[in-house]
Amino acid sequence: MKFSTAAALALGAGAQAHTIFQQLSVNSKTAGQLVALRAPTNNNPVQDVTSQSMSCGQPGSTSQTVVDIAPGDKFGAYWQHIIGGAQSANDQDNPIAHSHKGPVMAYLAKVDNAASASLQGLQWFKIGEDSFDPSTKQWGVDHMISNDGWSYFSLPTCIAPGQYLLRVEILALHSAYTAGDAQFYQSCAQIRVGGSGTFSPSASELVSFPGAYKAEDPGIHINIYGATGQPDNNGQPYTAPGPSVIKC
Ligand SMILES: [Cu+2]
Repeated sequence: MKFSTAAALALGAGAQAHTIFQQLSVNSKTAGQLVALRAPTNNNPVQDVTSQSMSCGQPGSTSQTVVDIAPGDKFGAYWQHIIGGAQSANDQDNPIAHSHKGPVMAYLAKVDNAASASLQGLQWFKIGEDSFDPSTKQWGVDHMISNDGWSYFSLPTCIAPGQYLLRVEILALHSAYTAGDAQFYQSCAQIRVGGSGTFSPSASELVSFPGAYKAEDPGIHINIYGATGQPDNNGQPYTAPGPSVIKC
């Protein structure tokens, strides 16, 4: 097995340095710890893209709350190293290990009742993506770290009223040079969209979890370490897996 020194260091430093999406905010007001969420109870990633846990993470806690949100609202996903925050005092791996470079993505699935909906058979469409900027060499994860654990997106203005599951995902690519070693972290939030949007996703915009991703997708099996050993994708654009973000 051959890989760069930087990759080896990142692998060693990041082996147990995972994360969990554990709070939802709307317009910067948090719903509370694990409120309106389906979140895993441990921070281990999903690595098998065919796993049922690709939908909303490993089975864990489920809230009875559904949070109101309007088209155009800013929402935030709050990530911490373990449930409740840091794993120890001066935890350098909170909210996530700095090695864990990769995109942050947000998807919606329409449901009748977000608090009780089954995760089986849902049809998801992508509403947001913070991927990689070759000019700044910043990944979505870097923005989350600099925002003290928050990933922010806007609910597209055209989203139709009703209840949805909101899936927010970090794809950590520090070990993704080996097929099957990309790390997927996701929880789902239970939301009720108001307003009068009329968006209806087309068939090409809808995907299933599992199903949307393949282990060999170019955005999943990838060496992000460039010629200098830095996680800069060698200065090249990066395309996250899954469908394109919908346009209103
Ligand atoms: Cu990790």
